[in-house]
Amino acid sequence: MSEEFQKIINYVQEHKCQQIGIFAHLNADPDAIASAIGLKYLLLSYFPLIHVTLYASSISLLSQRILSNYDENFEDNIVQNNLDAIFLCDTNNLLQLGDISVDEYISNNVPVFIIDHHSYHEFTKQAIVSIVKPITSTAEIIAQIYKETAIQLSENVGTILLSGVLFDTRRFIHISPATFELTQFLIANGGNYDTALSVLQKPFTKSERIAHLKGAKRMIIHYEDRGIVVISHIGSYESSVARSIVNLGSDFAVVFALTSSDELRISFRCSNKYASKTAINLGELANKIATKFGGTGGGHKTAAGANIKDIKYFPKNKDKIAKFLLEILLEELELTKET
Ligand SMILES: [Mn+2]
Repeated sequence: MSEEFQKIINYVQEHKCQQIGIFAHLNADPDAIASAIGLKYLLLSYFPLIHVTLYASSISLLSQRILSNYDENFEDNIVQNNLDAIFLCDTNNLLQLGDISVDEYISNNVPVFIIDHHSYHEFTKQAIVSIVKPITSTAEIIAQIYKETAIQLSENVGTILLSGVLFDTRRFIHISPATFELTQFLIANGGNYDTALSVLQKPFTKSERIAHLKGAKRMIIHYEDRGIVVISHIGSYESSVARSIVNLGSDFAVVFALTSSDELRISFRCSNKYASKTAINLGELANKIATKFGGTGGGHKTAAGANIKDIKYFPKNKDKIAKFLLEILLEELELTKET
């Protein structure tokens, strides 16, 4: 991995890049902000005089809580027009940048680098160098680079990276072969485990609890031969509701929210058992369904999301949307049996 990272360093040096933008995906989660911040200080340790700006079109509530403890800022739009290089961190395509557009940079051939752990996306081919590993968090990829390059970690960066690892592994429910080794490395090099963990302990708010209960009330339960598929809808907290429907006993849960601006946000969650039994990758499935309707989607094997802005093909009524989505989903699930 450090070999690929060395290629990035060489490029930045040879092309004398001065202004660097690091972009995280929309609704940036703790892994996204952690890896972007970790990458920023990696680059600054090689090039102390460059200017690095962090970008995310929106930041999750949990990430906002983490950031409130540190002096790090994410811009939500392009505030400067002179970037010499673009880094995508914890994402592998431009659609996931949300309202931030870097199209102008791309058409001007500004180099793109990708550091990510999501399911493959075509855009990765356009990167000058990409470090994409199918592991549990991008924070682990960044931690590994710190380890291999022996660059000094600060206590803050170590702690933020730990939060990223804890979040994406769901407190070590999902792990990769090196997760514990890299967690140990972060702790041994200044990261504070207690701080990293405590900032993630978020009791459900009253509105979130109500969302869970309403989501449970509106469930459509479908018995497919490979498992129990559930569809529901809610005003917000759709990913958290989908997760809890899987915890309630469904194999696969799809929960959507229709925002006030008529945007459909869909969360997909399934159990590990369902994913390995069916070989369905929810990241690919979400992308496929979203693309059908001109939207964007992606994620991982067991957790993914889709955003559809143009809902003209959908019924008006939310219960009907649920039935419509179930039909589309079942069609797609049927296709996965043939491959
Ligand atoms: Mn991630």
